[in-house]
Amino acid sequence: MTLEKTAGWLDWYAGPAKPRFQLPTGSVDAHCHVFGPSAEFPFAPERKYTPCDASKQQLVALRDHLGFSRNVIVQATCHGADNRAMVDACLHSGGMARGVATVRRGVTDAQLQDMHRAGVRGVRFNFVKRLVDFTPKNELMDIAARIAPLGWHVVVYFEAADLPELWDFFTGLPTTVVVDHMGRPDVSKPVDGEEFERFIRLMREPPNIWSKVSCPERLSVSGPPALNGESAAYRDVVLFARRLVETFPDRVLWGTDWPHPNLKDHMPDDGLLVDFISQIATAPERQRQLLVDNPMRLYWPEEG
Ligand code: 0GY
Repeated sequence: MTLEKTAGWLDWYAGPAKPRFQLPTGSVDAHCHVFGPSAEFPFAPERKYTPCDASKQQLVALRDHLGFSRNVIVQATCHGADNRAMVDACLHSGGMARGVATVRRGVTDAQLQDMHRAGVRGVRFNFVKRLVDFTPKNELMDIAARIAPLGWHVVVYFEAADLPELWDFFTGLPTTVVVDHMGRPDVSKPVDGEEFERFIRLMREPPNIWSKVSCPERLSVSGPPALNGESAAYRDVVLFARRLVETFPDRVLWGTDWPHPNLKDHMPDDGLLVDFISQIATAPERQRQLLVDNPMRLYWPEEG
């Protein structure tokens, strides 16, 4: 059965450009998803959107086309806490993919161990209200305590306006904490304004907080590359991402976010997204930290 996609849903971009920016050898796409295929891995009944399919084979084809070596596959909310599609993609990656799962409090130690063997190294706590139902913080803290002994970390996704309310929870987590998409700043505000300064403070205080400097296409108000060239692509996001890369060079990650859930106006060409990296990490040393050293330390420490 083919499911009806959410109205206005944009499918991912088939035939992306070959990036002009040459990724450092061994680069990791540290934030991407798989969707289904729904005939094999049905979407969760509690999901807030129904996407198109985006399979593990299609993800690997994109990885190779763009010049990445590895992927970190983050559980998408359309699959709820049913991690089978993500785990299956990790298991078939020949060790070249790690996963970040969504689990509920009832998860058993045996299930966690199985996921660890498959390549899962973290759990995701999502606070974006349009994507998930509310989960009490004490439940999330219990989960964090369960996964900490495995050496896993917590990935958090939230809107910038909600940071004050989430601050104590984040700083109280017992693991490394990785923030998705820079904590979703409003990039029409100044990069040194109150809102982003708060995020910088969050990262400055405890040394266990990391950030993905990803998703310019999601955060930008100024928008995508002009048709005649990408030099001004997502220019309003550049200063935010560059500030994090320069200030916390050993705690930043980058990912494509393929297949780009919930984009209604514009679907990015992943090749041009890769070209964007050279604007936010301008020196080769920073590029290597962002794309190789940092993700390898977090997801493949045994190879360090
Ligand atoms: C992202 C962003 C989004 C969605 C999800 O799991 C998800 O459904 O992460 C979003 O809609 O902002 O990171 O892919």
